[in-house]
Amino acid sequence: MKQIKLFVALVVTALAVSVPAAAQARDRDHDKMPDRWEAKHGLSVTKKNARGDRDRDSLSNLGEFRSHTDPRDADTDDDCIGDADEDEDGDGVSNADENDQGEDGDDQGEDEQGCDDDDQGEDED
Ligand SMILES: [Ca+2]
Ligand SMILES: [Ca+2]
Ligand SMILES: [Ca+2]
Ligand SMILES: [Ca+2]
Repeated sequence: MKQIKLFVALVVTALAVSVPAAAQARDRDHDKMPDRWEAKHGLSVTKKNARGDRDRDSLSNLGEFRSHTDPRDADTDDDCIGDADEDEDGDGVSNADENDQGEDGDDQGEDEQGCDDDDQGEDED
């Protein structure tokens, strides 16, 4: 009887130990962006860079993570709408506003992809 109890206790202990905490996303620099995501997008996993903005689309790195966009691509889906202006969850609030940072000093609206912001209104008869 004693042995069975001991055995059960051992099994329970073994199970408890073997459940990996590693299943959780690691975030070594605690900037709220998981290591995997940072590494994938070439961001430092040891430096807090949640407020960085590599692609200068005025959406912070953390904002890009939350919006599921590429922090190195100002227009991840190439639809001529910058990541900051996209509305990922369709609630009428743009990604930039959802993440509400407004840290960016200069906002130069350059169009590197040849996107025309305004419709030229070309007439065709
Ligand atoms: Ca991180
Ligand atoms: Ca980081
Ligand atoms: Ca960005
Ligand atoms: Ca876009």
